Amino acid sequence: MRRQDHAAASKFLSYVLRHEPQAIGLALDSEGWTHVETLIAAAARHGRILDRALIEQVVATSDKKRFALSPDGSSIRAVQGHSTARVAIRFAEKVPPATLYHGTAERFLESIRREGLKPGERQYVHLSEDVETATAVGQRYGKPVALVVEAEAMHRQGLGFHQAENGVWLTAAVPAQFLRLAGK
Ligand code: HQG
Repeated sequence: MRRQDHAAASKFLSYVLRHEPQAIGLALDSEGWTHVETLIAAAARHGRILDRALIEQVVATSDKKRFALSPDGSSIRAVQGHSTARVAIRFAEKVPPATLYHGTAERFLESIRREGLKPGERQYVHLSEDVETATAVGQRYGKPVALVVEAEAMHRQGLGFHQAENGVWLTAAVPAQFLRLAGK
C-alpha cells in the first residue's frame, strides 16, 4: 500500500472528518474531534496509509485551514464544512460585518431568488468576507456569481451567525430578501 500523497490525504481527511467518518469506522465526538492515532489506524484498516508527519503537513499547508490539531497535537478535526449529523460543533454566536458574500453558480440563481440560500448537504450556508473568495467558491459549480448578503440586517432580525476558526462565516440559511448581486 502506498503512502497517500498530500492532495489525496487532504481530500481523504475532508471526507472522513466532515462527511463520512463511518466509511472507515471512525468515531468523531460532537465537536468533530478524533484522536490522530485512531484516525491513522482506522485509515490503515481501509487501505489508506497516513502517518502523523503527513497529517501535520496537510493541517499546516491546507490553503483554507480546513483542519485543526488540538493544542497537545493528539486530536484532529475539520473546523467547518461538515455534513455528518454526528458532529454538532457549538460555534459561538458572533456579530457579523455589515455585509458578507456568497459565491454560487449562475445556474442556481433562479432557485436562490425563490428560496434564498439553503445549506444543501452541509450544516450551514458558507459566507466569505470578500468577493474574491466568494467568486472562487462559486467557480466550483459553473459560471461564478457573487451575492452580497445583508448580514447586519439579518442579525438585527435575530438570525444567528458564527465564524469558524479559519474565518469562514456560517449561518443556517439566508432568506432571499437579504440577497443581491454583487456590483449591482
Ligand atoms: C447552492 C468549499 C439552488 C450554493 C468552499 C452552492 C466553501 C442553492 C451549493 C465551502 C440554493 C452548495 C462551501 C438554492 C444554495 N437553490 N442552489 N436555494 N441555496 N445553493 O459545496 O458554499 O474546499 O455545499 O450557492 O470553498 O459552495 O470544501 O457549498 O453553490 O467554503 O473547504 O448550493 O466548501 O470549501 O454547495 O461551499 P456547497 P459552498 P472546501
